Amino acid sequence: MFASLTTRTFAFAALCVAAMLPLSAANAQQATELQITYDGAFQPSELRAPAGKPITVKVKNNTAKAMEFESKTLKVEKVIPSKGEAVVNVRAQKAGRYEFFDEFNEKARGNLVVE
Ligand SMILES: [Cu+2]
Repeated sequence: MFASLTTRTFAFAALCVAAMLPLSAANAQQATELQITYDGAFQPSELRAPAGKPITVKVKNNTAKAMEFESKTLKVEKVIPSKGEAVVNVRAQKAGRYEFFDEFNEKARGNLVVE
């Protein structure tokens, strides 16, 4: 009973958020969505995204160890558990080449090319 009440409350709250979204989302920029997998190296090791738009990078860690997706120039870092997946949000960037790496294995490196 508690569970169903919680579910309904949540559904109602979600509905309210959804109803409010179009107003704010109309002005918000659509993020560029990228995907990358990690198996000790990044695949692909080079990502591309347009300048001036937020970027979301979905990182899938296929290894048996946790990794940390990090970029000093993009100002992001996120620990991703073994066999786990996470979305890393990157602010809109100017054109350039931004390096990222696995902080737990710094030999594993890649680049995000913003153009
Ligand atoms: Cu770090």
